[in-house]
Amino acid sequence: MSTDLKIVAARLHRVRLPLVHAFQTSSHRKAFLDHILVELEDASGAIGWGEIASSSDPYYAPETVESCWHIAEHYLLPAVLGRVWSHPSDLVNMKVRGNNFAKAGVDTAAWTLWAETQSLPLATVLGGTRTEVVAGVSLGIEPTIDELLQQVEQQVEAGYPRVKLKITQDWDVEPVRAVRAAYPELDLHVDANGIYTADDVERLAKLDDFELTMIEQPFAPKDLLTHAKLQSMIDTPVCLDESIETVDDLETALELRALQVLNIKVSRMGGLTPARRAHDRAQQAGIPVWCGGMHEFGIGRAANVALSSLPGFTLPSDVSASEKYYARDLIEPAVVAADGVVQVPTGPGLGHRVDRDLIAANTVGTVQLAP
Ligand code: OSB
Ligand code: MG
Repeated sequence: MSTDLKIVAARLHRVRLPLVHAFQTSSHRKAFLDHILVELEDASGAIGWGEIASSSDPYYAPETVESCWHIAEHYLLPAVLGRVWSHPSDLVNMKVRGNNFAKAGVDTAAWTLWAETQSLPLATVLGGTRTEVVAGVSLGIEPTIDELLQQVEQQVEAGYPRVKLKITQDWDVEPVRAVRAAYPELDLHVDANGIYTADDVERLAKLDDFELTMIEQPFAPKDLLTHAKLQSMIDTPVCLDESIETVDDLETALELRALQVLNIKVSRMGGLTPARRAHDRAQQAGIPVWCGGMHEFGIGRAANVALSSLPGFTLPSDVSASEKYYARDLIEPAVVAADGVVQVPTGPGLGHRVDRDLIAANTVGTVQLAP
């Protein structure tokens, strides 16, 4: 089955889509997103798509849309063009340091191309075992608690079984108390995107009263010691997101007991290849994982669904339906959730048709490279 592939052309498309509902985190607010689509073409004419889902500003991770474009155009794509390869992991670029979001788009395109040429679903070639994936939703910081409660109500009514709330210093205990009072049984967790410091440990420990499923990334990415300290003081599991960019980071965090849950993001880890390795290591360590999101367009969203089909993804993933974020997505069918459950596609490759017309209509920049 395994034949060699050769990339004969690569294209980048910078695509802009408006968000249905503006999203506010502890660091920034967004009404539309620009993501970069990576298109790899094999000598047989087969196409693989990937998505670089970087934020436009370097607030979640150090990368930006422009830095990703630069790294992809000048370093990552030249290294894959003309290369003969037999498995996507052959293309992992160890020479380029960091720049994981840019790498993730290229790696995902290689995986979808590979799955396509094998006539197998992306989930299957990754080793996925689930036929459906449970989705959770992530809610931004709202102007008032009433507006937050309205958002929670809308998502719970849509059938999502897990809700995550973004928190920050002046938006934490009170909104959590209000949501918990209204929904005593809801699978609820919070995400601070690293805004707190060691001075806030006592305040965060108060969140232990609300039976949260986890507290995600309370402290700065490199501050593993304070994560370990908080975890030793509370029963609520600490989940790491921004702290874990490599499997080595995970190894260190495990040794320090800095986490009890891991958020695996394809973008942050640098692609499906390292994301799958992190899954395997966490599973071996008995750490449950879930797939985090970056408000992906359909291509990245479909890759997240495929990854979430791996056996260690036992917690709801951020793979909510396309319609929660985009009025019209770039793939057909869009990602849909029925009662909070997304079916893993059974068709080859991405398992969705990529809508080139819609991509072209929303493209704000493009480049083609050939060897
Ligand atoms: O920390 O998970 C995060 C979006 C932008 C930056 C950071 C994060 C997020 C999300 C997105 O929560 C969730 C999703 O894509 O469904
Ligand atoms: Mg997070």
